[in-house]
Amino acid sequence: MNQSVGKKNSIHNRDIIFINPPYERIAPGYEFVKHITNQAASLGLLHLAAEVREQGYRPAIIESDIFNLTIAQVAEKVIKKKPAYVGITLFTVGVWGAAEIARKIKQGSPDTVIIVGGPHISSMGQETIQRFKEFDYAVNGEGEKILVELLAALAADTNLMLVPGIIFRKHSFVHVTPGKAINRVLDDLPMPAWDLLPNFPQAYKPAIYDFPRGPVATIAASRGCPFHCKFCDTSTFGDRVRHYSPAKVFAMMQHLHETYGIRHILFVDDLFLASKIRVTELCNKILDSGLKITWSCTARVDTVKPGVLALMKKAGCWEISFGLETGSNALLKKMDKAAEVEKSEQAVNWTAKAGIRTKGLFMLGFPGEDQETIKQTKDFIRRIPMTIMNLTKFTPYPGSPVYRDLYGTNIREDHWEKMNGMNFVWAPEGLSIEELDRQYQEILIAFYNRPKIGFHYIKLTLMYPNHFIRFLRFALGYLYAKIKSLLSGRKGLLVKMDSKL
Ligand code: B12
Ligand code: SF4
Repeated sequence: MNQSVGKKNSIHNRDIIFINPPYERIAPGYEFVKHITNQAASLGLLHLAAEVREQGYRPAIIESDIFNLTIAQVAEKVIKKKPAYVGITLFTVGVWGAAEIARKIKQGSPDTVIIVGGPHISSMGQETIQRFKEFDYAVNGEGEKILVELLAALAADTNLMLVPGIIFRKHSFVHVTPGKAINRVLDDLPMPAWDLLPNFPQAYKPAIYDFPRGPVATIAASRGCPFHCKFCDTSTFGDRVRHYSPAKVFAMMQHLHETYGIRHILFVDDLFLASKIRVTELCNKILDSGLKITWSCTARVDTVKPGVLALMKKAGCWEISFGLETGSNALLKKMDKAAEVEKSEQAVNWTAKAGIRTKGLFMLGFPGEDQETIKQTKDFIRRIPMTIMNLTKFTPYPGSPVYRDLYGTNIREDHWEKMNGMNFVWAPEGLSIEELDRQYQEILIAFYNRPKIGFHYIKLTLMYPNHFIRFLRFALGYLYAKIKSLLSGRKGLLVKMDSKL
């Protein structure tokens, strides 16, 4: 990369286009699932756009998947504008698509500097820059401060080795500059630039039945997690938890409600309940103000207690997502989850008693999974008062401790393009991918195919009819796929499995 390109461009041109690239979100054959999945905007890009705008740049955001934009269409939009910079957010699953976009942009707008960041870069930055020559610079970890420093260094043509936390190629060598520049005080960050999102908030829907009434927006009230669950990639924000003050979180909620009519907030931070003092203060603020808003959050089972749950319910909490993972204590131990099935059960019971819905996040196929652990999971999910279940296919994401354990075994071809939680890219000893796929369906059927769950969803649909159209589209799509699969002689699976994996 010639650093003078960045300089030449940036003298007059302060346009920067941020891209959330398209990626394989849903396994082939299951496209109908899109009607009910989460279509949230990238909060990371909203934060970055707000930050660079404060420095005098002109940011824009392209949300590819939400607007069904293909790689060619995204590139075309960028080439038309010829911005000085493009910033692409990378999840592992999106890397190949992003590289193709970058390649096309380089052909149509050679002076545009392409910068990448996001969870995949935080864990695999060096390898990615080595592998994909289309990316000029990568930002490692939390992006706001580093991106601003990088843009300033490019404009002034100063020594890039002095910018912390970046990765770039020079004379065919990949350079990694030391350090990361984290925002110690989150309150200092500008509010995410929701105003830059096309058709916000209508176009950005979370998963069906994951909220009572829209429109919905997301907030991350904290960053970082001190736990080290083996399947989880925490490389972006690290293990030091930093919080926004309750006053700032409340200000964001109020802004979203008053400016965009937001009626439900999804808190996406890993440990929303890490500080009960802050959550209590936030709940009291909501109650004192009379703000009419509902919200959901994610929590570890060891952070909830009946007292705080009752207050949260009063302040509008509608659903808590717990990473329950499995019904097997032995497997929880192998995951380094620092949790126990009995404690999980107690937390879910307390949550139900407080009148808050529980969403259980589970995974199938972690190393050590066998027929016995699968049976324990099936028993567990039918026993607890959970109303929505999210089952992902275990995926060793780069950045997670288990990726390092497994790399060098049978995931030598690491299938980045398949790492969306919807494909098994690895199977534990004694279980085949076909068997895991069969069990995946069986577990979901074991949970959802019960009268009490059916009634719950009928009630929910009657209370909040906005979900009905989405459900109908999904159901018709499923029916069509099922008939097609039965006609071609398959039982159980809707599509033929890819035998290459
Ligand atoms: C909310 C969320 C979602 C939402 C919204 C996704 C989105 N596009 O943002 C939904 C439900 C759609 C989703 C889906 C998936 N998710 Co998700 N998701 C999260 C979660 C919980 C919070 C993300 C967030 O908003 N963080 C707050 C913002 C501020 O941070 P950020 O987006 O990371 O951005 C910062 C930095 O990364 C960096 N940065 C990001 N992009 C860029 C770009 C440039 C140019 C620069 C300079 C910097 C930069 O700067 C930003 C500001 O500091 C994270 C866990 C976590 N703690 O982050 C997982 C997480 C990101 N998801 C993950 C995964 C695996 C997925 C899925 C692939 C499958 C799944 N299991 O659901 C899909 C595919 C997602 C996709 N490609 O869009 C993994 C990623 C691992 C990896 N290496 O890929 C994470 C880290 C969970 C984990 N701990 O393992 N997800
Ligand atoms: S799964 Fe949750 S608790 Fe475990 S490391 Fe990831 S964010 Fe932290």
